[in-house]
Amino acid sequence: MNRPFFLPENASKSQLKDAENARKNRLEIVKALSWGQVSRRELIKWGLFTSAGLLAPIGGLNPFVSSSHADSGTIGIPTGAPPSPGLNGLAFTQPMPRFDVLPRIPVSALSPAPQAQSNQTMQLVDPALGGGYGPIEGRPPGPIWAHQRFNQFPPQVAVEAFQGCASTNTSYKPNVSSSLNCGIDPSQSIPLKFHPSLPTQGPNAVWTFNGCIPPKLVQARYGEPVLFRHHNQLPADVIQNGGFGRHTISTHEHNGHHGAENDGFTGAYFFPGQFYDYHWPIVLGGHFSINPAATDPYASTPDGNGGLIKVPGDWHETMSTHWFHDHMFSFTSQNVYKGNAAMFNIYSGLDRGNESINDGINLRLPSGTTNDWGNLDYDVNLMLSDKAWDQNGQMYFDIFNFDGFIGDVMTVNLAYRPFFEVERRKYRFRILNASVSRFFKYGLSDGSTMIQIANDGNLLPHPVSQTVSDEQGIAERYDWVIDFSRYNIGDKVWLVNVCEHQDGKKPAKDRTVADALAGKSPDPCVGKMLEFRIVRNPAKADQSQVPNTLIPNPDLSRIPVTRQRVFEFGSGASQSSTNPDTSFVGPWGVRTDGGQMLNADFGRVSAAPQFGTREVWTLVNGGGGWDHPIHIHFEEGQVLARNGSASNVPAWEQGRKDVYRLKPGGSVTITMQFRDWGGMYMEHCHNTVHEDNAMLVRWEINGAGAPFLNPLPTPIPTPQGVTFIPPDEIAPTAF
Ligand SMILES: [Cu+2]
Repeated sequence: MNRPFFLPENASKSQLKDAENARKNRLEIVKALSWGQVSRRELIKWGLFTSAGLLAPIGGLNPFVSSSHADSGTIGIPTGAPPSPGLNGLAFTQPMPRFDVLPRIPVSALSPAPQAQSNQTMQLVDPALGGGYGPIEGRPPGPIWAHQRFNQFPPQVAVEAFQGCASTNTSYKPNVSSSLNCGIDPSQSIPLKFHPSLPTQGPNAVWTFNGCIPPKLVQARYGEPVLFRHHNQLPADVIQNGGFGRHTISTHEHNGHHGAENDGFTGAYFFPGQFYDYHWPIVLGGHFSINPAATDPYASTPDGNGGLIKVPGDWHETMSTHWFHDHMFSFTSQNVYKGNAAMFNIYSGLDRGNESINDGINLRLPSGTTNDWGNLDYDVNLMLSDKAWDQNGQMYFDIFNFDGFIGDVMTVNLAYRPFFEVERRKYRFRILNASVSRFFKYGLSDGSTMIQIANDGNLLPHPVSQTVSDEQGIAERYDWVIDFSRYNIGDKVWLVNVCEHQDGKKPAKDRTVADALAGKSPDPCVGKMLEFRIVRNPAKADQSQVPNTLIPNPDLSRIPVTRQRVFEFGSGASQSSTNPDTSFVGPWGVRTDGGQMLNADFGRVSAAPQFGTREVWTLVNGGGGWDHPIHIHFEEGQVLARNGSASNVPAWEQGRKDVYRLKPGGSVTITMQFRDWGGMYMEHCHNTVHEDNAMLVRWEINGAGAPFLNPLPTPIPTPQGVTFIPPDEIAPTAF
């Protein structure tokens, strides 16, 4: 496809009018789909979708548009859409806000108190949700969905947030001084705008944590179990969604090493008016089998007073940069795009967020010195995401192209192309790709090196210096150290995206930094993303380091490989299930161990590794025309080979990972252990449009002990309570 996915600014008036009319027509179908008035199956049956999942190229007739609109142009794919308006002259005129840190509160402040099993106290249910009575907590009831080992890991800290409609932030807590936040005064209220000169987003255009921006950050440390209480305050009426987004949510702590009841299972979603208690014990992998007496000082956590508390588990499994986001079945892309995405920094003895403590364990990465742990002064979370908006400047999403959704507006921390003031010293940037379908690849405008220290949640065995990053797929996190001491005060340098898209299938082309800066790409998100302004010398000398050894990989060589499995990710999938509650149809699917290429059904068990074993999984891209960033929940994997060869694995993928870009026509072979926790987990494409349509499989850990049945019953949530059904299907090679 060579046509641009967004029409250029100089498109003819009639082109723009046709495109806008087509967008309006399509919006009617988007609404009907998002409200559940019509199913995708019906749209295919009516010929509105082709078998490939694209909107059929038919003009005029649209069952959702009244006859008065029948002359409003043709529906053509690919039409492109008009460019998002109002951006001229706004690049690098607003400061980039640091993340808004969610307060850590005493567990005793939660009312009602958290409990091991779901709290099934009844309350009135909104008539828009069917009325009657339903439980206050949306977590499925009973022992299987009880927090595993809740008494062994009682929560020590609580974080409470709600999912809500766009509103103004009046309690911004960046947890850094204003001078390290571009001078932003946190006492000033922050309206929900992508730039001060752009329109305020309507309540149902954006749905975020606590209904506001900047995006939220949670900070926690190993050995300190967190209870994250998530309230759903979205509109009870499913129609009140601004045209996209679903008011049911399930919150995935990506890539938490937690029990499945806390993993945000795609079928364990909860409704407006309910909360869900997520118990994040924050333990090292191997907690129950390696270093059980907690004697190894490398397996440790800050004690709050300059010292360490040793914890059980394998210190080689220490994790750092996570994020959490919605995982609602078949609505993840819309909900994450709409604002359901936050970051989560985990601190440890090794990576404690204090650069001055010199105890032989602390890696002393750029962070700060004020607090014992978790200093954010020079440790900066960055969330990259592309957005689009309609002619009124309200956020816009088009679910019709099942190849993926690509926006034309580049945002960093939900701010349109901002600037960020830095001191002449080293900084750590934890960069999350929070897009729906867009990959990034970036470097500094002057060609200077950046040092990659982490990939996904994990510090690398060794840092890697690069002038341009690898492609960073959706949901991947890359942590970098950039040393600004080489610049002079008054200098500017830009973070430049060079990864060009023409559609949501895969990157079309990687430009050079020079070409991206010269504006040679038609993709409006290629070029400068973020401007660094070097503004002063640090008041205190930079004490941070980037050691040559960070975190070596866990040694799995003595653990036998119990099973090998092959998952092929491709298009042209079919649906074997007829269960409308658990299954979905779309072009995308997964073929397990040579079986059929199947659409997602969260009632189908596709793999069931034995608790305590190690397996080797090969993830295969079934086609050359697209890429898939595949995410496997719960366990960190080590990449053994790309396209069958270990020599194809670049240095920055030689640590642990949780998202694996397959590359067009490629394959990735990984190894993982299954331990510590049980229950049902998932594996899926993190191009969330692919995931939703319907490239996702459920796997579960077999034999994790009571109360785990194998296979597990499937939860079926309703506002009046969650029921369970037996699995729809067990793949022949699952057990
Ligand atoms: Cu994909």
